[in-house]
Amino acid sequence: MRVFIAGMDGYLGWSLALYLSARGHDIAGADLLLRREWVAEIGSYSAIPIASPEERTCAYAERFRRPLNLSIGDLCDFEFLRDQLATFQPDAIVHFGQMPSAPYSMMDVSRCVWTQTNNITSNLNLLWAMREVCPDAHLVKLGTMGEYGTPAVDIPEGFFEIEYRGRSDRLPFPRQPGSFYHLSKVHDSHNTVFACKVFGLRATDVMQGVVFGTRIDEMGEDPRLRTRLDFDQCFGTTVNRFCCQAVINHPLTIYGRGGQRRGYLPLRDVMQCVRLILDNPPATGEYRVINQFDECYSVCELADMVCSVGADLGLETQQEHYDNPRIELEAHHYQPDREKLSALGYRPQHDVPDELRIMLSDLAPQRERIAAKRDLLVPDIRWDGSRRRSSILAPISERQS
Ligand code: NAD
Ligand code: USQ
Repeated sequence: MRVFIAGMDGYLGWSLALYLSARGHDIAGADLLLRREWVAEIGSYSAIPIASPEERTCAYAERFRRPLNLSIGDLCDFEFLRDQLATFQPDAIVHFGQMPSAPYSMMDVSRCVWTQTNNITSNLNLLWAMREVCPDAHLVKLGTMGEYGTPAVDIPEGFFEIEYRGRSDRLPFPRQPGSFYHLSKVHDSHNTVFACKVFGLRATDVMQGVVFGTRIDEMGEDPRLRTRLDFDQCFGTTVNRFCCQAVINHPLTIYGRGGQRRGYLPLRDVMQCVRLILDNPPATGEYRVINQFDECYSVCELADMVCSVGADLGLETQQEHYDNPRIELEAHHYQPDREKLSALGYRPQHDVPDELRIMLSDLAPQRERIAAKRDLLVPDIRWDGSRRRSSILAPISERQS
């Protein structure tokens, strides 16, 4: 299969390029290397050092005996994107190429506007370019479970049956996202469903949970093939941050009560999910929504697992509750469906403790590198617009008394 990966230099994009190449697929991709810039802008770097694009190109060619087809360019530049697709003629396009951080989008007006402009424009460009040069290709668009928010009812996969004033319909399930970043994905979903209807495109909108993990098998032991892993307050996601904190003996930064539940899945399982979605495209004109995660956990449950696996490896990990920089529910119902991937044959392969063990072992040699940036671990980007650094909360039992 010919697969175009938009955002190929990123955490998931680079991993997928290796995973699909190892299975003989023909891969091309584009990236403007922005993730490298954003993380530097926050004053951080990847906990696991990553190779430059030139070094990745050499390592890829050595490993797969063919050149890496990665173009450095802006997905918001319509002509660039259209020419890439016209030349490559993909069977499928996986769109990872957007700004993925909720805190970054909440930092100030310029980052907020930039996030929505970048994300919405890249997706619109892709939809129009597909219409023009590859209308039969399958778009696999990365959305997020966060589009749904945390309603007090169960979450279906995209659509639900509703009866209202004596009539019924199948309608999009309400979206109640929790940041301007998550909102950008909601706008993308609306644009994508509309493009399927009027342009006759086929698309899978993937509502993906929070991803964690340092590696996939296809990276082998070549350090030039490793993907990035961030731990700063913007680009580090919960489990990745907790593992980096654990290896340097920094208390795990639980925001608020820690009862926030989300769907999570390891990087390796993302690869399996995307492969199954690529192997089973929707029909022409169909807009399909798939919820993609393994299990749901609260922040406290994840922190406990990191402490427990850390203890097996000789780490004495503490946890602290910090005042929550975000505006979100800290204890709530969370019951999303995940039936479509199971129907496609998805079986989660990697349980959380196994994955945590690998992560902590991979991160241990990077202790000094992470410790040098320990000031970046406690958040100060707040949803109320201020930049006050979070402080440690008194234990919940004391707060309630
Ligand atoms: P990432 O930042 O590592 O990858 C995104 C890549 O896209 C980066 O390399 C960036 O340089 C590139 N990019 C962004 N805008 C671009 C533009 N205008 N032109 C060219 N390249 C551009 O993020 P990731 O963690 O790999 O996430 C990939 C996708 O999956 C994102 O859309 C994200 O929202 C979504 N997602 C991620 C997670 C997660 O936990 N990592 C969970 C759910 C959804
Ligand atoms: N959290 C902590 N401590 C931390 C970091 C986070 O308690 O140190 C809490 C947050 O308050 C939140 C939860 O953990 O309640 C998840 O936060 P996160 O930063 O891991 O995830 P989120 O901001 O939702 O974003 C990440 C990715 C984003 C993706 C999303 C999937 O950055 O690209 O869309 O996960 S989902 O959460 O399902 O929407």
